[in-house]
Amino acid sequence: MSVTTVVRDRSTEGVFVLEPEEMAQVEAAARALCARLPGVDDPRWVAEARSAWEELPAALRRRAATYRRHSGTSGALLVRGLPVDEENLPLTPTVPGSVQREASVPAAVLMMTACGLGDPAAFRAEKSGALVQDVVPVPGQETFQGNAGSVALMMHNENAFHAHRPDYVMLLCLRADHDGAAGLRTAGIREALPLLPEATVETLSAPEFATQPPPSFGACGGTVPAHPILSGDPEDPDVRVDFAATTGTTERAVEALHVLEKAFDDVSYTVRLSAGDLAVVDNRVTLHGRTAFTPRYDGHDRWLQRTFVLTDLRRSRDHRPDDGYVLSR
Ligand SMILES: O=C(O)CCC(=O)C(=O)O
Ligand SMILES: [Fe+2]
Repeated sequence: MSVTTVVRDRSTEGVFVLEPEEMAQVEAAARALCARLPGVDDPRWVAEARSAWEELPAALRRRAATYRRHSGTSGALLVRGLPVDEENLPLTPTVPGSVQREASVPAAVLMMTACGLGDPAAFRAEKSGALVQDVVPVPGQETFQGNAGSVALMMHNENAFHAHRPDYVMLLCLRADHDGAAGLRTAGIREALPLLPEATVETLSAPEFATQPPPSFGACGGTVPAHPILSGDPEDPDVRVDFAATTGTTERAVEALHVLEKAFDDVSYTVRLSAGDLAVVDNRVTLHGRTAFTPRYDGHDRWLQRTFVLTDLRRSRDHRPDDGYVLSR
């Protein structure tokens, strides 16, 4: 496992650092967006964010466009130096399901970037369908395999069970954890594939795996048919797995899952996000998870905000009432 260091060289794969004047430009655009309309989930705000993205620094937009075309061997992009004023943030929320419905600079950054990469999207059953969601530790949920927990969070594709799982997961850091222990982990199939024996690849490509929806989806999660973990071009496959929710339905599938988990561990990166860092994960080829940390529930715990992106909103039209951004099932 390697730990990424802060690199200022923009050519470094997977990292893009804004210059101070670019940060100021993003902040001005975000503030202007907040002044226009107060509500994050209003489709008109998303429309404003879409046009505001076009005003952001050209180097950032170019990097996003390049990443969108091909997310690189790691499948993750870390954008550093975004405008997050840590000093003047409210206290870190501590309640379950907390979301950001009021316009704010971080929410504007997420929404503009979502529009640069595709369109924002959310699931009605998860965090009440808010487009910008808080990722914070919640008292009593320490051992929960979800983002409210604080024990190690197993590697997963986001909403692996879902036909319209996000294409990108964006996590913007507002506040790091007290001890600097919490690490966002990412691991991509492009780097793990060469480590897998041929027979394992063959098994992972067969529909011998079942992935459970999280309890929050209730009956809306439905029954998910058995699926392969690897699909598409054998040279550059998509991956669909959640090590906390996917099981093998045959003996060889159970074994292949173990081999795959080990391969992902071997190629994983860990990054300790600080305020103003935005991690973008290509959910089609790269998994994410988190190392353990110790929350204090004192209002200064780790706080990320999260937005999902779909690159082709049209494909989920029958899941989105009124052609909105929220999938009802
Ligand atoms: O806390 C983290 O760094 C990641 C949490 C996570 O998996 C998520 O919010 O989707
Ligand atoms: Fe996640």
